Amino acid sequence: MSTQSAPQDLVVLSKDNGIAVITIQNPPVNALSPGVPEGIAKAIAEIKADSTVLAAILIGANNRFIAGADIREFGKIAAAGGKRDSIGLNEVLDVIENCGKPVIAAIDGHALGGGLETAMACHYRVAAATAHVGQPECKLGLIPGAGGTQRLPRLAGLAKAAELCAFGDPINAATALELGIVDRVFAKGEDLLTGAIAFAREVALTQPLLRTCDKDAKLADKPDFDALRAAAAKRSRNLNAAQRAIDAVEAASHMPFAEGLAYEQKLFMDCLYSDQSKALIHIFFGEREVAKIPGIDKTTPAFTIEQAAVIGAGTMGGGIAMCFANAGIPVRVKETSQEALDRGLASIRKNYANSVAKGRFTQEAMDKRLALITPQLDYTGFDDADIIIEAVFEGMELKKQIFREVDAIAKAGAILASNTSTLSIDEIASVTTRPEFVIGTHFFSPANVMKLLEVVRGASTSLAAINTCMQLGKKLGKVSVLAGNCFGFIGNRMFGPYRREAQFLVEEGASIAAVDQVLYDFGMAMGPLATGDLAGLDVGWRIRKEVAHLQKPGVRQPIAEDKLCEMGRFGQKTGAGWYVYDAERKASVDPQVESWVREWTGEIPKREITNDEILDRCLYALVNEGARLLEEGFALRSVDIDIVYLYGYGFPAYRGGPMKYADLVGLPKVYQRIKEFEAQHGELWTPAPLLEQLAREGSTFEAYSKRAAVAR
Ligand code: T1G
Repeated sequence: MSTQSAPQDLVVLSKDNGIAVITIQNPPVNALSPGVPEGIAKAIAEIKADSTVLAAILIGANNRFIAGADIREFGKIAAAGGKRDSIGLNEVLDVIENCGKPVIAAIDGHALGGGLETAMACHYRVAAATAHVGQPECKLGLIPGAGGTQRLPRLAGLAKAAELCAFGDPINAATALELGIVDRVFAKGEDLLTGAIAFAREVALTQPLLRTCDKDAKLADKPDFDALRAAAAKRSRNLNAAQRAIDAVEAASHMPFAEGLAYEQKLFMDCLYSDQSKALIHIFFGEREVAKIPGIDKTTPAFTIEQAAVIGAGTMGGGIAMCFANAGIPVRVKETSQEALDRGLASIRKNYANSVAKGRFTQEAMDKRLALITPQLDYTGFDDADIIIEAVFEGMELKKQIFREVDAIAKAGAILASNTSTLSIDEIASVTTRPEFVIGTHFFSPANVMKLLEVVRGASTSLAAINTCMQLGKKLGKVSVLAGNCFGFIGNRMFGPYRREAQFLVEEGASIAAVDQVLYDFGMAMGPLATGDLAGLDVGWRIRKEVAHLQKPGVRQPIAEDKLCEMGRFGQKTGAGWYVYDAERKASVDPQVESWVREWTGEIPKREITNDEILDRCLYALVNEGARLLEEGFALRSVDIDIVYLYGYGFPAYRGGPMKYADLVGLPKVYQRIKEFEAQHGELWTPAPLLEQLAREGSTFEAYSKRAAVAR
């Protein structure tokens, strides 16, 4: 087999007895980075001109096909007004499709986005049984930009193509075969390249050469595109790209291929310039960046977590225990009374039974998980635990008592973690003999569902303990974000001012429903007042009482929510809070509350409040506090704050998180608006110094974070 390549070649061409093999080697995921499309085009041209070559295979090195266009390039293309310094992918796909000889894509790992589009420009596609294919562009706020919306309908039909492009979920090889996207699947153990070469010989000698763009038969079956748009709008609320992807697929049903391609390209560029795409690409890389901690690298130790123990079987403790059981890690759960233990285990069983009832997993899987959970009333076996997580009532004295007890029991090297949502890890660590092993593992309720894990470092917490918990989060299926040890860490510290403003707005005359609707329409999963009812108004009430002595005299505090708590209206758990709830916990506005609020806050002038003011006061309260967190070093990067808000608080991904949203609005504009609020409402709205500085520089939180990371 002759090969022409140099170590740095991104694309290698080899020939073996009449079959050419084009291998892409662009680790880690064989993205179509600059040089790869050019390399493919060059190899195809050579194959076309070589009369000894019957057919060609296109394959990725390291058992991975192509993960798509290089997402890092999009920012540059958008900034350059659409100009690119590399050959357009559509041109390369046209070269492949018009090679004049069969080109077979041999897919292993993933063929996603431009990867699947490249495969579909080939004349055939074969795949390993474990491969997946898809058009996930909409998850980046984009649509397929290299013929995916025009070739996929020609292989899989219009309805399936619209679904794949609008929802973005990959499918496995078997499904792709069934749909007509791939032509052969090789079982595990069969070598993909060997199989592909044999397949190439077969088709080169026995099959007519058909281009995908000429296959129109499946376009005859037209689905209800409006119904598809409605389904996409329900699944991905406010996501523009999902709708545009359906528009592009629909074009394939009535436009010739070349026109459809041009229409797709226009829609793609519109999406590329959109804030939604900038936000979603920010999140794509952010989800991976938050795992990178200064001072921690591959050489940093991490302790193995094979046995866990949780103290407290309440809502949080039970949910945390489920996280371990779901990850196959045996976990002990200790309570102080049989009644509390039974209640906790009953809740765990009910949660699992719901999942079985919904078909998420089998009864056998439920039984296996339950068998991993050991309920108990004492510390038996805690000396075997690799991690002990305290998840009791949010009171410092009780937590200290528990940490004194476990410090005396736990084995050397065990991690002692608190699930506290606001309290000081340093103060908790101060009662132990091993502060370097004391850390915060702040799960979000319901812990077995919410993906966010705030890992909170104390002043003495070791890098090994941090590394262990960051990795544990991943093992539990969480997105771990490292937070500093300030009151409320990242999420709750910012959530305070956000909910404070929502309450102030109601006390100044906005309706409860209007405040929640504005934030819901912006994209939040729930409005700030409904969120309080969900979490339990008593949680915040208890914390406010715990820290009342820290409140600065004379600074305005919300009034109404404490009054609701004094009436026992804690929200969903008591059937009433800001809203009233029926047996299914469906919320309805309670007109009484509006009149009570007017009565309780009579001295606060009432006025008409615009939706813009509602949105800006709630969101910029988040941003202002986030700027302080960043400046004080309690958050490593602005994207860490964004990821916390996406996975812990239901902030919409297509807005990029509070800090990215502010960057996209423009910090000078945000700063100006905050100055207006400061003039109206006083020191609660003093702009964070970092925000003022960046606004003055015309910079962004993202640029600041990059500069700060370099400076570390
Ligand atoms: N471009 C650039 N970098 C990428 C990348 C991509 N397409 N995919 C992954 N990376 C980086 C990632 O940031 C990480 O970097 C490393 O590779 C490993 O990734 C024209 C417009 C393929 C399922 O959306 O879904 O094609 O953190 O940790 O868990 O129509 O990566 O190590 O520095 O995720 O094994 C469409 C995105 C693009 C696929 C592998 N394609 N990637 O998962 O590794 S738009 C996608 C993934 C497009 C065309 C359109 C996953 C993966 P670092 P990883 P993994």
